[in-house]
Amino acid sequence: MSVSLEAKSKIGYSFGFGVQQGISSPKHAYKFGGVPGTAPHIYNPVRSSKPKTNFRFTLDETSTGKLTTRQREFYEENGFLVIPNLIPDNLIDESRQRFLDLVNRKVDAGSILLMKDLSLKDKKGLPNERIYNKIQDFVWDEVLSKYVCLPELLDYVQCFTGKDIRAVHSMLINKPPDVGTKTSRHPLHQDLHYFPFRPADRIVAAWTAMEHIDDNNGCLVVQPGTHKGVLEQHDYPDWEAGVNKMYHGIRGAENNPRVHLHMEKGDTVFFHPLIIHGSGANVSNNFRKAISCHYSTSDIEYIDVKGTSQENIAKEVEDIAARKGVVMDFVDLWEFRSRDVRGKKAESHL
Ligand SMILES: O=C(O)CCC(=O)C(=O)O
Ligand SMILES: [Fe+2]
Repeated sequence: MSVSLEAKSKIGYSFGFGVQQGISSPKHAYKFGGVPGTAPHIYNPVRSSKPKTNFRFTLDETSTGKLTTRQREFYEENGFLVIPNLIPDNLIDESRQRFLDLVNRKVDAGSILLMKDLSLKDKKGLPNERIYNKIQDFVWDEVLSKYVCLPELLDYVQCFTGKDIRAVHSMLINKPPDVGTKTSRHPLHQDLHYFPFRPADRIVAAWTAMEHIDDNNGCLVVQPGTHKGVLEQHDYPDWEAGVNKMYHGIRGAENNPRVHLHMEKGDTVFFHPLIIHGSGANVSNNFRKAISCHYSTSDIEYIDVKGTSQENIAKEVEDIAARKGVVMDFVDLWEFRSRDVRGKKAESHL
């Protein structure tokens, strides 16, 4: 895994909303390589003179013995942390095969949502791997739930959520080779926009590269420190060739400094739901796959998003569900797709 922070990357110009080639985001003062949080002597942009003792985004009780103080400091300052080589190859290979079996209808998808890529709308005769850019909500799938429930993953997750863990949102993202329209980009956004529950600091995403991922095939891009901000207004970007369903973004966010996460198969990044992130176009000839799950504490509280910036996504999600015959409100839809995977509520399910 390596990290590159650039004023304008290969994908930089095509990232965000209406940004012209050549206009770049602010240049960072430092250049660095190495693995954030795991090699602090190399990747150390934020080292404070005194070690921190009052942590907000990681928990003392459940971090002890798992995260080093430096890793905790890194997450507190930046809102993300990469753990290299966390997920075994065989689990990733099995997940890849399951994705193919699901989209090729070799196995019944049940309540798993299969999402089509916008650029291929109305095209006929393509392989299904080319048509589906994402599947989501597989917390109960017998194969894909092995990732969601993996003890080695949950040992990290609990540093952020606490010991009672709920899997709230699972996705396998199959970013297709871009057809030249840049619709394979994912606009800059905060995941909290999609979630009607709090507290935000007890929610974390785990996102695992299923192969080598860099600027060429559309790596994840994060804006360090933005997790300390507020939830911003999200809307559809006005991209020329359109944007995939529910891919809302924050206008103007492309002006913040960003880090491009180059990852190897099995590397996993944990990130806060307020960190601004997205991904660039996949200009390679291959699919770019990543598997991810968002977790929260099992003790979340739902909020009413009416009258807030989240009202637009709530309505869209409810409409999509209704079209599939599921008439439920935004909160119930989240409750329905969640699974307690560790701690008191998970045990009471057994
Ligand atoms: O995989 C991507 O391209 C973006 C994924 C993302 O935004 C997420 O996992 O929250
Ligand atoms: Fe996201």
